[in-house]
Amino acid sequence: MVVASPAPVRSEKIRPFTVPVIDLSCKRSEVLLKACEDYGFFKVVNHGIPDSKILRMEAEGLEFFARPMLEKQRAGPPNPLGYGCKNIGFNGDIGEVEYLLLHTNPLSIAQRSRTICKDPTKYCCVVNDYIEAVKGLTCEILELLAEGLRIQDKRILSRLITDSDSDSLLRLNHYPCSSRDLDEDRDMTNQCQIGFGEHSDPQILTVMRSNDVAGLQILLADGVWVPIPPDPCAFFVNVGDILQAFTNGRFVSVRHRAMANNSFKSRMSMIYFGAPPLHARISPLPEMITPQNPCLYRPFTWMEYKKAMYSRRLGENRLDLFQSSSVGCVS
Ligand code: GA4
Ligand code: GA4
Repeated sequence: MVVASPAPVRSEKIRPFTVPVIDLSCKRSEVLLKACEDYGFFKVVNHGIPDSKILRMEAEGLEFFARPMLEKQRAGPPNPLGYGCKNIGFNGDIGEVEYLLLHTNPLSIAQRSRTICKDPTKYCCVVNDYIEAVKGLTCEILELLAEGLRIQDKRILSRLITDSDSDSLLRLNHYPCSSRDLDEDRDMTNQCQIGFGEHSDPQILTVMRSNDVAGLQILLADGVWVPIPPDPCAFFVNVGDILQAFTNGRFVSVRHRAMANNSFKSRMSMIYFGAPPLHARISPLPEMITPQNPCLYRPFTWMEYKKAMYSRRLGENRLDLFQSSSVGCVS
């Protein structure tokens, strides 16, 4: 869910925060579990994805956004896939951002690439390579989480993402540097423009890489927004709404936003949203239901959830619609 407020936001209380770091070269699930429970957010280092794959994807992204508007619009309007500028989704949500939203299915990439790049074959290759790499990383994290949670079938979540019908997406967000005087974006009350409004991601897990330009902020449980320093060598991971449902609320989906760019260099993020197939049934995993933690959500499909999300404005988490009315559910 996303809440894009077109109006500038008054800078709220901001305090320093240490991002939980997960070192994938030593697979210890305690830190990972705690990060998912406390924040629904962490960063991954020593992830094993070669720089070359990341840099090639980044170069394709930057090349696309540098084109004249008319050319970029050949890849739009976003329906919701494709090129979009300022309008986020269908509900009039506005942000100071342009983006390219792709389905990760190789056939869909092949079709889209003809509207995106002059060398569609090369483009497909770069994008598919990147997707395969981040998909692998996403599965590794999900399996580590399942192990930590003592889920019997440790591949129960990662299989949803490797399924050939998985509804996963890749999004490139570009926050151009402000052409105005940088101080104009902050007035005396220190207001800032929103790039991509407050929301949580609806999918299972989001894996994001950005260049070295700041902008991302996450909302802590006590209502304080914290800026996340950029780290191009790491991947930032968000727990999505669906993972919150699978873990029966033990993990929380993180609310986050991106501020418009106040730097002299444009910010670009490349975001993989790991999602199940449309008809996959979502319900809290049996291991997550105990007498102390009765079942919070009724079973629903990813398609039902997606529809509920798209009928709302950015920022409204729709999991409340899927709460179980009676305590304890059939699983
Ligand atoms: C937020 C997370 C992902 O970027 C996204 C977004 C989607 C879109 O841009 O099409 C949505 C938004 C996101 C949630 C609410 C709806 C749908 C825009 C919007 C207003 C691709 C996603 O899956 O949900
Ligand atoms: C997701 C499931 C089906 O593919 C679909 C999609 C529909 C569309 O492509 O027109 C929607 C999407 C789906 C949910 C939210 C809205 C509607 C695209 C979209 C942004 C055919 C459906 O029934 O809902």
